Amino acid sequence: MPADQPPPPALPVVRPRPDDGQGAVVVERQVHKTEPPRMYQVVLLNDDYTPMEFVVMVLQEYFNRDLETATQIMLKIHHEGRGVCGVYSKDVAATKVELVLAAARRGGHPLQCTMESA
Ligand code: TYC
Repeated sequence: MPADQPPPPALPVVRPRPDDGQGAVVVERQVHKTEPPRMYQVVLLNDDYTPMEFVVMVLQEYFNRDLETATQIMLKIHHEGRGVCGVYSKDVAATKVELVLAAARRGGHPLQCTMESA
């Protein structure tokens, strides 16, 4: 190259990518963030016949409450008409409602238990 000539412009270096044999590369932009699962509260209702001890046992057995907390929740239901036992995913809440109702029927108690969107 003669000394009085400007150097040629630098060209970008483009190397072909090796073919990985897996076919086309798909590039996706995530538009929607995944929502957290909706949660459901399991609610016990008061009645005049179910023994307090049975409700406390239910809260301990099915909602993993210690004796003191179970007693507080039971008394809240007794005085206010209803109370939240716990908050769970839909399937877990539905299962707990069924287990509580089955235990109440076995014991001959009219205890009512429902779930609602939290
Ligand atoms: N009210 C009941 C009683 O006096 C006790 C009770 C508490 C019943 C909570 C249901 O979800 C309940 N024996």
